[in-house]
Amino acid sequence: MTDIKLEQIQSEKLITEDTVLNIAVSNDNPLAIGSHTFELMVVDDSGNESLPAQVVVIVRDTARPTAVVRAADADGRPLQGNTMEFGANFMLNAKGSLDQPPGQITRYVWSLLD
Ligand SMILES: [Ca+2]
Repeated sequence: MTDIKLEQIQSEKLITEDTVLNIAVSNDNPLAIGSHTFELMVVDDSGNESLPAQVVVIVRDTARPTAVVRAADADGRPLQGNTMEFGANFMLNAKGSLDQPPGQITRYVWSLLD
């Protein structure tokens, strides 16, 4: 087994004499979300080269985002004790919601339960 950092295979072709590449991914340089194609070509002891083989690795974000909702008056000021006058306009604000980077929130689904 050969231990490498992801940066190494991102910058150049690597040649090893063993069958396993153990790739370390750092928080500073993770493999981006999406699909990535790795290619292998092998050479025998007579110098014959194989055709290339490829594997596609898919990086997914499966971490849930966190929803945060706050109530404000019609001017956007937080409602004291979440209490307002009868008939008043008001706002709901989801700005505090977040997802673990590099994920991001793309939709806000609002509903009134009771
Ligand atoms: Ca996420």
